[in-house]
Amino acid sequence: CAHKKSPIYEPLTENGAIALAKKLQLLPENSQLTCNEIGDGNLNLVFRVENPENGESIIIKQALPYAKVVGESWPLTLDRSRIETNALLKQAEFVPQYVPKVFYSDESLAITIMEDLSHLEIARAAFISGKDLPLLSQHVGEFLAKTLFYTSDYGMDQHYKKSLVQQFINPDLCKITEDLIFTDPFFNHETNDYEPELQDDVEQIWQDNELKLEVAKLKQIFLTKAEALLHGDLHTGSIFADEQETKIIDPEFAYFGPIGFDVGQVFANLLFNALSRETNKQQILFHHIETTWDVFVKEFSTAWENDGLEIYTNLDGYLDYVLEQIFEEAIGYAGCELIRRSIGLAHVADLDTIEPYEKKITTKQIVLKIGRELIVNRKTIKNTQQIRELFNQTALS
Ligand code: SR1
Ligand code: MG
Repeated sequence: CAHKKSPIYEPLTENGAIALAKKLQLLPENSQLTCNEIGDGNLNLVFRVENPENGESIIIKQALPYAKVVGESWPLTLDRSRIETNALLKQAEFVPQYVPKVFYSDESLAITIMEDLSHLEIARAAFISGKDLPLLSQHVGEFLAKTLFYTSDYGMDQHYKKSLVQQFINPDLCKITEDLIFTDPFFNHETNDYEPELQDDVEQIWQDNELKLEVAKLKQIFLTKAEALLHGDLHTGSIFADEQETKIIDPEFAYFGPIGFDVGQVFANLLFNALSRETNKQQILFHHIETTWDVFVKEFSTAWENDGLEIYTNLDGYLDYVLEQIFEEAIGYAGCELIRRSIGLAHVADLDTIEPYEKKITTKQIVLKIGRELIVNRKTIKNTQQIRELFNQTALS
């Protein structure tokens, strides 16, 4: 990947993106390139530049100096572009098959130029349209195990890991998570966004000090536990997939944090889709939750046995202890994700597109209840089967 520092930041236009692709000779200079801004995320510009003569294409992603979802009143540094490029490159050292190739990056322009994955579909949209994505959890489980093990003190030289912790300090994007996941939904905060019919449920959450104490503990772990290089925003909108292939994109929230955070976000986002489906179509989502965890445990354990660098990885019982901690934290973080996506600033289409309206409201009420149970009872939920049982009990009650 070529990497350059140029002096002046300016948001790109579609013509500017074409000019850049030509200048860098990533696409032929003498062809009639086309370009569309296709970004549908919350933060960045995403340009797809194509040579219509042969279908060859690239993606130019550029950070804006503010959060696109809110506007210029929410300033953000451009540093997330550097974080994203470096996270993609680091992840590619362990699982090149699951991340887009990076062709070029420029810190000052806050751009990352990468492989176009338009032949795949965003997993959230695919699930909403009823597709199964049969290999998704096998791939995500392996992605999680390898990226997280090999960037942790268990599997990475501990001196080098500390230099990476420094490189991936990501205060702006961590602050978004600290606020939007762990804080705002649990208080009467202006960023919250929920249907008026949920007012009583939301007020119950604000007054629930037992719940808030557990959220405070999970937030404390998020703030302090530099266990491994996380993706940091691993919801189903950050996964491109089809029947055979899976690519995990968008690691701009990457930082050294608790492994269970990434795992929990995957669990929660699979649950959203399960909750949005008819009962007889939910099975595949539970299969994905179980497979994600089973593959994660298998791959993480294999890496631990073969490549453990920390001396205590040889000690009986230590791997089990670490996996237990990861699972407990994942359950808690899944609960936080369930709550914030129902009543906080950033929603998910799985829930928001439920029809009729009354069903959307009752489903969100169920989501809030499951979220609370996962957070408060995370120490007694020991396996993925119990997530399914909790889901069934709450959905039926
Ligand atoms: C202002 S950003 C809102 C959300 O979008 C991102 O994808 C993260 O999930 C963040 O919490
Ligand atoms: Mg994102």
